[in-house]
Amino acid sequence: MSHRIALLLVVGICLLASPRQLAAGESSQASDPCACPCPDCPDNPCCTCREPEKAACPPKIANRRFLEDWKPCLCVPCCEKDGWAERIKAVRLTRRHQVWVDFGGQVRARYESFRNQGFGAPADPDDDWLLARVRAHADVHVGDHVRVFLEGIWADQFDERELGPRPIDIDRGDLLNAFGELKGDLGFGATSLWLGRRELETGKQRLVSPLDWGNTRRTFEGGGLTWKRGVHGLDVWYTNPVVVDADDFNEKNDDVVFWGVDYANRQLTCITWGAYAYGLSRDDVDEDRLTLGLRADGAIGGTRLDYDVEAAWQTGEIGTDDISAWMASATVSWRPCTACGDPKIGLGFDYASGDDDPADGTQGRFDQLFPLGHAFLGHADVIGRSNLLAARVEGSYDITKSLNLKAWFHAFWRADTADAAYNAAGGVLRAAGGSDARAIGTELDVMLTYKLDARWQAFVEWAHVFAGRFLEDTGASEDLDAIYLGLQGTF
Ligand SMILES: [Ca+2]
Ligand SMILES: [Ca+2]
Ligand SMILES: [Ca+2]
Repeated sequence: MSHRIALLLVVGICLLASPRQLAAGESSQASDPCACPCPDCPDNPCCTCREPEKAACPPKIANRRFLEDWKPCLCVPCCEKDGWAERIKAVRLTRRHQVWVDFGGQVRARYESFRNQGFGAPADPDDDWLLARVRAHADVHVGDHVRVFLEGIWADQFDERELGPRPIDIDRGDLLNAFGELKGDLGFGATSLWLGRRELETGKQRLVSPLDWGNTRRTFEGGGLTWKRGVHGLDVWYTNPVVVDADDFNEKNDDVVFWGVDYANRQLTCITWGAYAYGLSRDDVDEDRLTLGLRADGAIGGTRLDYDVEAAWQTGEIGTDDISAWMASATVSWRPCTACGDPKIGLGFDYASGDDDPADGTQGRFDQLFPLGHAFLGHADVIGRSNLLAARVEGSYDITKSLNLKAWFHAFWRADTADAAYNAAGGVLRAAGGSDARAIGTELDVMLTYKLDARWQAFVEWAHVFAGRFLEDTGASEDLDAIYLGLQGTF
């Protein structure tokens, strides 16, 4: 039950601690802490540097909320903050800003309706359900060097899924992030050490992602180090993945170790590139897998073209087999006119090796690790990054300032006909044998997103998968449809 108590604490603090209450001990603000001009400005050491700091407030909302830097907002008088959602940020707990806290959260609901989930297999009925979740966090800073970040989640499913909830659907109260951090600049760059439960994310989330599409998200437990100096950034971690338990406290899986060293070079113009080594060990299948990769993205100078490329090679051992597998991915997109609806047309390509012979002592199938598969391989979430050759055309257009239309057309083939087709969760979609066909299918996704304001957005999407020859040869092969309706508010 200790997790429930911890979660209640997080949520309770978020709900109860208004800026007014937290500042109540400060007599000059007791009457109205938000009176304009800010009454404590003469004593406020930040006043002299207010303008530049104001420019950095508020920061952009991040996928991993602990990356947001709200410190510049300490210097913005609360009377200038836009409503309660900004007043729960950078809340001073002591007069001289030694101790301060941010609160934040997210509410999200998504209706999902599937037809022919298993391509029409009798055991896989048409079905629909509603996913809902609430996240709440508190980010406590003590001086510039100590920090504690706590984030809780409640995620549930209604009008249940007839085949039972997926592992990413339900988590009725748990901690997504709960870590302590020591940070400082020892003369060679901003360095931080963290210990606890923390979400991981690298690059474009092809291999390491908090999986925001999943209702429960994904997190890890362990420790790590981050370092930043100029354009250089380094992220190092040694963790165990946390396994979602719908009704009990999530525990880390001690049989799986995931470590990483990820370097990113963020130039201001044209190019961001990175290099990484990730290690994955699984006791249950006697596996030690090392993934070495390179990635780059940016704009092609003098053109209206953007690019994004990544390639990775895997080596190691699984059981008695040696591992030798690889992936490559590339996207080029063209933005002809930013002033006229910012249309964008892109071409994408993905390759992930398969195993050409189960008995040759070498495992050639690429393991997609902990990805955000939803972003690259179709929004019906049928396909994963193993034994795959995929191509796509994508387009985006801002119909109005608030309304965006996106569409994707994907084609999926097996990279190797001796290996299975794999699903978004990394499991077998359809086993090998019975067909030499490569074509798994094609998919059309069309999505409309509407921004209600800076915090709220809604979307509606239809995804249709046309079953290909490999599915026709090996079993059920009706076309699959998915419809999503989503609403999300982030604070
Ligand atoms: Ca249902
Ligand atoms: Ca749980
Ligand atoms: Ca093999």
